[in-house]
Amino acid sequence: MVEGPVSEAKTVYIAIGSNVGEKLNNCRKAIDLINNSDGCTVRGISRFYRTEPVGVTAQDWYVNAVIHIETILGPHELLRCLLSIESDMGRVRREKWEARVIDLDILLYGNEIIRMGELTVPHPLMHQRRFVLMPMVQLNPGLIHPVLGKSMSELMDDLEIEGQAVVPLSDI
Ligand code: A4P
Ligand code: MG
Repeated sequence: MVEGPVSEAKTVYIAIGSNVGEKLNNCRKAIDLINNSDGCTVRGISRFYRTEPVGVTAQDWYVNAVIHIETILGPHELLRCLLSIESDMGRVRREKWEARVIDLDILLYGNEIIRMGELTVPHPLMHQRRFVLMPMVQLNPGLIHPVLGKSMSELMDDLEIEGQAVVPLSDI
């Protein structure tokens, strides 16, 4: 699909996660690489959290954060940019949800609802994940989920916390 740059900068939220190697450094490096990418400017970074693996067992804990960027890239261009940063950082995809050096997921792209081929935005699991909602609430508690019509704080309040420990790194 051919897609040029969008005319107006969009606000985009991106989830950052790592559970292999120097996890915090991996997250920081990915954020730098995003900020250095053409058409992307990082505007905000949440705290970093140490988080219990969700949906998988027998994996090491993750470091997770959320950033907010401004970008003139269209959603597919942005996805390609993030996938290339993941592969430059040494991520090799073998199976779904395996341990990873870096995982970069688009959570929200402006207010847009995108269900096109390889890309689903809002990220279909974001509202079920404490490791996403906690940093989202920190960055923008009143932000409304474009599909569910609830704010990030409301989504967080709706969540069961069973099995989803999320601890700010500086509190350890
Ligand atoms: N894709 C579709 N929509 C998106 C989107 N909004 N953002 C496609 C990014 N990518 C999107 O992803 C597979 C494909 O999804 C991409 O190539 C893209 O075309 P992947 O990163 O290769 O596969 P994955 O990460 O193994 O699967 P997925 O579905 O992205 O898993 P998640 O959602 O990333 O979950 N527990 C804790 N505590 N912290 C974590 O970060 N992460 C996971 C993985 C499980 N448990 C976790 C964490
Ligand atoms: Mg992913």
